[in-house]
Amino acid sequence: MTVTIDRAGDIAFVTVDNPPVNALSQAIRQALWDAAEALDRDASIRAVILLCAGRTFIAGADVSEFGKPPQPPHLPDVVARIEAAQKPWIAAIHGAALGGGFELAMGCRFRLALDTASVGLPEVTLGIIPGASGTTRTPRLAGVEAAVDLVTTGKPVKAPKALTLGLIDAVVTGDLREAARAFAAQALSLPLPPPVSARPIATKDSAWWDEQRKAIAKRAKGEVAPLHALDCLRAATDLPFAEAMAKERATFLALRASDQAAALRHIFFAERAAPRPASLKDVPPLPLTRAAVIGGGTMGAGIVAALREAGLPVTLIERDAEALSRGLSTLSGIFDAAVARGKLTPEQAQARIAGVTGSTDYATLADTDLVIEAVFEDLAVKRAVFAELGRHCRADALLATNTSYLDPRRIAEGLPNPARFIGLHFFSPAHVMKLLEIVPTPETAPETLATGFALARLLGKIPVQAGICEGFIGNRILKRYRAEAEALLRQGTPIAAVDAAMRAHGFAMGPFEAQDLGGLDIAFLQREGARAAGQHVPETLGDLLVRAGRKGQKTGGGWYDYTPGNRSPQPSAATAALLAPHVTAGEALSPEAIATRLTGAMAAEGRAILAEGVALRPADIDLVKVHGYGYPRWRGGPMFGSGVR
Ligand code: T1G
Repeated sequence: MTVTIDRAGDIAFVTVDNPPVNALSQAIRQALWDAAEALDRDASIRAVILLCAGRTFIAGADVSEFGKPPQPPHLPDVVARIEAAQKPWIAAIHGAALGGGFELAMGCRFRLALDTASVGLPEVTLGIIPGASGTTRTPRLAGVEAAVDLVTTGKPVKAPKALTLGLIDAVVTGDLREAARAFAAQALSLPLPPPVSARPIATKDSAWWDEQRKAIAKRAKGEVAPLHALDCLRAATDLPFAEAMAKERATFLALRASDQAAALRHIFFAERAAPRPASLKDVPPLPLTRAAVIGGGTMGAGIVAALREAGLPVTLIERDAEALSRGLSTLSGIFDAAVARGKLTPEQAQARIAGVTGSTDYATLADTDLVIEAVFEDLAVKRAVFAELGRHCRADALLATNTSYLDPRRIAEGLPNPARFIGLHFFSPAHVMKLLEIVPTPETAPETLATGFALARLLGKIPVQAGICEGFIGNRILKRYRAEAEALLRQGTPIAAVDAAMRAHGFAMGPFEAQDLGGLDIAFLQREGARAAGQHVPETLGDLLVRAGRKGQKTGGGWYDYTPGNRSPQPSAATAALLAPHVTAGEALSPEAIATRLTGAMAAEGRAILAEGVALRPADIDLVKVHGYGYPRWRGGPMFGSGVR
């Protein structure tokens, strides 16, 4: 970790070097303060350029310091010191200037950035707000409306847009150091602009702020930081700079110590640890240059889209020409939807499709590195696929099953070189959902496992290793969650009360409306399959509904009734009649008690999963629930929420 000063004529270069992302640790803050003092005393210097070594400009305060008392010099003071420097400082940005990094840049008199760089204030994603003038300087650079968007969403903007907004003064290409030196020379030949804190800021009327508050509250779904950020932005327009800074600091310190911030930091670090497990540090993954997917249904097409997004050429195999045509059409639909949303240009969508080869002949897989099976959830069908793959693929080709519920060991029986076999459980839609459960069998080689994690990194997924049990980690906890929700029904809690309680807890929807959306028959078929295989699977209330033809929205009714063309759930007299014999009147539970009961059941199943070694650590279970099942991120997941670390 260093902050070095070098000089070229009357320009000084202050370079921060604190791998991996130049986070603003206490030592860096102190060194920057000292550099400002030293360069103010150096009469030969007329301007100072702030640069960073490594892959990025300063990515923010050091999040690992957040659990400890803040140490001076505090960042807002360092930013103010640089702003008050006798010589103008110029921030030269590459990579990403985020959080405190961009706040430091706003303390500089000028900011310039490489065209590939981005700037942002992501603090609300950590349950806090900018704590070093993000809510007071940003509106003075970009205006109040842009500042509200940047600060309350936490979304970064690329350099060209930052220039348009006024967040930076120039976009440069090529050698950043040289471009910054030339910019400084030119800036020194002109009158300097005022320090950012002295620049004017517009005010907005109360109606505008009320409108913003309503929109942000709807989007935040229980997270409080965005609303506090809005309050501080409003204070910045109504109060003198120093008073607004005091409000921002007090709010930042209070949120920094909050449960939501602790939970979001927990997920932040868990997400970054997941793709690189220490146990695989010295295990080289196999090369992945060509992939294939077997099955072009919803899952298979989604997986093809994810592989194409990562730039891999893909062969899509289907059982016959008609199924293949349907699969390719599903895939085109995915890319067309991305174009319609502005995520892809038509040319990019064309290139995605051009990288897909459709075939019904397994012999075309002779030189494929990775094959992912995503056919019907039936053991015989899957085993027939792997028999073909065993015959046609290279012995070292990685063969993966996307099964959700079947035992991967059963699927791989008889497969030549089972060391190259693994479970890769994607979540639908596979090109959107980040979670990937990686399920090795006892015969899976370490290199195969390492390749599974390398694939997750390539696809930008959050990988979690799971042991073999019914439903692995996520679906096993889902089954327990649903069973506990049905137990509440049996004890007299209304269906709508359970769903409302879980929505209030931060879920996008409750367990019953979610089943109606996905279809009750999916889990019903799993239970029937297990029963047919001789397992004792008690009847559930969901079974009653499916046997009565109530499979959810797709049949016009499940737990709720639905009128044609209207997806909003209506209490159902038919369901009440079906369940009546199984319901005993009980005490009405509060929404908090319902949520505690259901999240407690998830945590209990998580503890059993840990005890059995199906999950390697509590944080992995939290990642599964947050990224696969809509568990509110700002609660940290069922294990964090229950105190299991
Ligand atoms: N503090 C400490 N460590 C950090 C860090 C941070 N801010 N950001 C990343 N790391 C670590 C991360 O844990 C991982 O460690 C390694 O760097 C690479 O990260 C006052 C108070 C910058 C876009 O929220 O968005 O400033 O696992 O895998 O994919 O108002 O990291 O290697 O040991 O993510 O190339 C605001 C968070 C802080 C930025 C790079 N800043 N970081 O992505 O690498 S609050 C943020 C990111 C703040 C001020 C407030 C990304 C990245 P390890 P990575 P990447």
